[in-house]
Amino acid sequence: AWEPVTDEFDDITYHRGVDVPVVRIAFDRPAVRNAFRPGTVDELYAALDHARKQADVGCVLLTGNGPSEKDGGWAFCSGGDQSVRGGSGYEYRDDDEAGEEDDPLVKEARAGRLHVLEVQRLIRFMPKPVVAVVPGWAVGGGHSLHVVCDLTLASEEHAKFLQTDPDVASFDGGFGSAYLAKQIGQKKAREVFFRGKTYSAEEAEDMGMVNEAIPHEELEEVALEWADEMTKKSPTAMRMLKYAFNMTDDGMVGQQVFAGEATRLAYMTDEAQEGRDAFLEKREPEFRDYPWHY
Ligand code: 2NE
Repeated sequence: AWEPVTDEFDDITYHRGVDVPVVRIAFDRPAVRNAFRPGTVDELYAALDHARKQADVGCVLLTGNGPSEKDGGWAFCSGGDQSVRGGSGYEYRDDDEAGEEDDPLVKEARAGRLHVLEVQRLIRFMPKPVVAVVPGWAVGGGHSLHVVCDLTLASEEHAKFLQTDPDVASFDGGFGSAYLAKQIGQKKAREVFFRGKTYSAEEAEDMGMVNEAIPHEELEEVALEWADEMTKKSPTAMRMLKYAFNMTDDGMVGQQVFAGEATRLAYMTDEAQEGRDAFLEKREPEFRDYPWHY
C-alpha cells in the first residue's frame, strides 16, 4: 500500500510505502510514453532529492505510470520530449507549469536544458539503492536512466529496451553509454547504440542490464519485496557498498563520496571527539591513548 507524499506535481507521482520504508516515484505522462520535458525533470529531481534526505527511507523505486489511455501502451520513460527540444536543449513551454516564470532565479533556467544528467548524478550518489521498475518502453534518455539505477526489474510482457539517441542526433556519452558498457560489455553496448534494436526484458536480463524479468502483474509487488529485503539491511553497510561499487568508475568524485562516508564514521569515534574537545578546550589532544589498529 502507498500513500501520497504530495500531489503537487504535474508530470510525476510521488508515494511512500505504508509498511515498507520505500518511496515510489513515477513518470506520469503515459500518452507520450512518459517522455520528460524540463518541468518533469525539475519535479523528478525534487522528489529524488527529498527521498535522498529522508533518514527513514531506505530505497527508491523509479517507474512509469500507465497504461496510456490512448492505446494501452506501457512505458518506463521514452527520454527527452522531442516536441519541446530547442536549439540548445529541452525548453519550457507555456503549458509546462513547473518552470516558474515569475521567479527571476528560475527564469534564467528556462533556457534550453539537459538537466536530466543532474538527475542521473543524484541517483548515482544518493546513499540508498534506486531500483528502475520498467513496465514498458525504456528508450533514449529513459534507457540511460534505467542504466544508472542500482538495479532494474522489468515486465516480462511489456518491457522493451531501445537506444534511439543517434536516430534523433543525441548522445549520452556518460553513464548511458560508458556505464552500460561496464554492465553488458563493450561490443554489446556499441550494438545497443549503433544498431538501435529493441530488446525484450528476457534478452536484457541475459545481457546483464536487467536483474530480473517478472510477470507484468507481479512487477510492482516483487519490486516492493526487493525493497523490503534491502531496507532490512544495515543502512551504513548498504551506503558504503553502493559507494564502493561506484568508486572505481567515478574517479576522484567516487573517492570523495566514499571518503565522506568514511569521515562520518570516523567522527563517531572517541578519538575524533578527543580532537574536537582538545580544540575547544584550547589544549593539546591526547591521542596516545588510542591504538594504531592493524
Ligand atoms: C518510445 C517509442 C519506441 C514508442 O513507440 P510506440 O510505437 O509504442 O508508440 P508511438 O506511437 O511512437 O508513441 C506514442 C505517443 O508518444 C509520443 C509519440 O509521438 C506518440 O504521440 P502521438 O502520435 O500519439 O501524438 N512520444 C513517444 N516518445 C516521445 C518522445 N520522446 N518525445 C515526444 N513524444 C513522444 C517511440 O515513440 C520512440 O521512439 N520515441 C522517441 C524516443 C526518443 O528518441 N527519445 C529521445 C532520445 S534523446 C534523449 O532522451 C536524451 C539524451 O539522449 C540525452 C540527454 C537528454 C535526453
